Amino acid sequence: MRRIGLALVVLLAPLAASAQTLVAADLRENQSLDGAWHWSVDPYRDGVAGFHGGPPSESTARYQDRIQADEAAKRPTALFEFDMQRSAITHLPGSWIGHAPEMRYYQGLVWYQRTFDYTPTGPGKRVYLRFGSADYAASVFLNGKPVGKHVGAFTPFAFDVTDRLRPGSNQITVGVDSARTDSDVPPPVTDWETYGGITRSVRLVTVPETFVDDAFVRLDKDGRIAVSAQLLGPQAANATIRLAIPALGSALEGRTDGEGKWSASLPAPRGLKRWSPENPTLYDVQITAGADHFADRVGFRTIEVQGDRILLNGKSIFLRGISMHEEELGKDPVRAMSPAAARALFAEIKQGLHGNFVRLAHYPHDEGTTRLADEMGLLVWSEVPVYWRVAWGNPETLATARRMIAENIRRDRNRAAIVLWSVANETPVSDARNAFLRTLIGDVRALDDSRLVTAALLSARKGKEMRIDDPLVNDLDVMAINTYNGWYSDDPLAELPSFTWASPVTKPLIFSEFGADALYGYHDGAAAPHKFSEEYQAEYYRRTLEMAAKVPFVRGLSPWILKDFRSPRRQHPVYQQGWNRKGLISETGQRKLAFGVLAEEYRRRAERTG
Ligand code: GCB
Repeated sequence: MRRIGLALVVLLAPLAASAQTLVAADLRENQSLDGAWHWSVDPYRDGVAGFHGGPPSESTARYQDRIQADEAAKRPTALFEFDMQRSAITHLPGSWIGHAPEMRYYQGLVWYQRTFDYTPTGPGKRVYLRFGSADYAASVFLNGKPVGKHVGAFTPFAFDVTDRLRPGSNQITVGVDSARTDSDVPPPVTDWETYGGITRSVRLVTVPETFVDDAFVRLDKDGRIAVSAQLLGPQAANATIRLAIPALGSALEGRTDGEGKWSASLPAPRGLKRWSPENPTLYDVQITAGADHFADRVGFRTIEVQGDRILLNGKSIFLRGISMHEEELGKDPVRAMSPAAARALFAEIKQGLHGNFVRLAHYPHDEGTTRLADEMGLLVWSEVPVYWRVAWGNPETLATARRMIAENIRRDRNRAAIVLWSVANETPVSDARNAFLRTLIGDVRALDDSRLVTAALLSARKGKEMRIDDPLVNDLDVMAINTYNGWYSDDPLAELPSFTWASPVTKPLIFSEFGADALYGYHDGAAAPHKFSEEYQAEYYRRTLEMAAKVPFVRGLSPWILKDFRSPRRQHPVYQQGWNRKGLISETGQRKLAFGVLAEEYRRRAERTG
């Protein structure tokens, strides 16, 4: 029997706690565990298997209780083949693509480990280990013991580790496996890079024994400020709980029910300044219960649909948007989106393009990014990676998607910027798919009735007649269509404006994608420029925008896409080289000609609507 130094054997170990929501955890007292971590590749998944590759045995399981450093000090004969403490070091958060050149196309299991000092904060506190995200499945161990697992790359998870921490040095080990199967969400093939690793911040978050785990504060449909909160802990039931918005002089007191829940509302004070892209006013909101003081910054606005219009604070609005992947500028992105990197990209949308809207494709982005949208005044479309061909008939796949939606909505439903929850992208119609997506739509409405529900759909075509014949339109508030005539079809660009659109229902439509690849710097002076040239992309934008302007129920646009992004399926040796080139800016931020075309269109639209 071989001895290995990782805290191993996930399968045999009972898991400590299920993940908590910990809303606004980024604003709570915390100790950052970002920075230097050891890492080791484990291509045969030895760390979770028995010696001969089979399931882990009883005797293997016993090794999980040991702590590598202690063990080695006690017994000089101890053998550790995965000697994490002498493994290479990297900086987290970030994908392993950036750890070493040989990791460029690695998909599988990687182990991470670091030690940290912990000073107990006294009795009556609980400490959570919280990950902003890990792509795709993570198994977490503290001081050699399993504390929990999480599946799904883009939402946060937290485990109560109060009883596992010890004063002084502690060791944390995480196995992250990026390999996905057909029953995962998303499935293995997408049109973006899989950034395996711990791609968002890791923190120890301290809360009182009884604390506000979840709080949703918003302006409801009747113009009242509504709050729903969930306390967790021994004193959660029948507890006194208070909401205060000091700048508005608003306060409310009540009691939680037997399950620690509280819902209440109060009239919005006259002085309330509504949040909008032009005036993104945010208020400090406090919820106090026992020893806990929960704080968040919240904007108040309404969003609704009337006929085929979208109303923000009761006024019709056109969404001048663009789509965006979570990938920072630069030749070698590792996904980790710093606030500065997000700010630079948002500034291109707001100031550069005169936009007011961003589609954060195709999965939940960092919570810092949606906070920034609140602060900078950008309306947001937020989505889950139910993308292309999902295993519609598989109940486990549905359970994964439902959990992702719930985690995303709980994390972000205090963000006024978010106006649309999207449940899917480009999913071919079938009975199983319709049933799957209807379940998700029901979940969204149950978790948040203050926003609009959408999904990016495919259209049908007869000649130049475009039809929206997806039965899901009946279930959505806002229809959305991805359309690529003139790029994935041979239609001459000059003909695009004569395409017509028909809708089976009276609802607003967003063109959630349209776009064309262009390599920055490739110019084609021909009268009919070639695909991949900046001129072709610019002309494609001119003609598609002309078409969109003729469709009266089009109430928003989020063309594809702000920045060139990595995609392993895009291998044209000259123009793409592993990048999807539909960006209006290159991967390093240079603006292509089409950028100016869209900016001019949005400038004119903004001027018209004031
Ligand atoms: C789409 C997908 C998007 C792709 C894009 C493209 O329809 O939704 O993920 O990247 O087209 O470039 O083909």
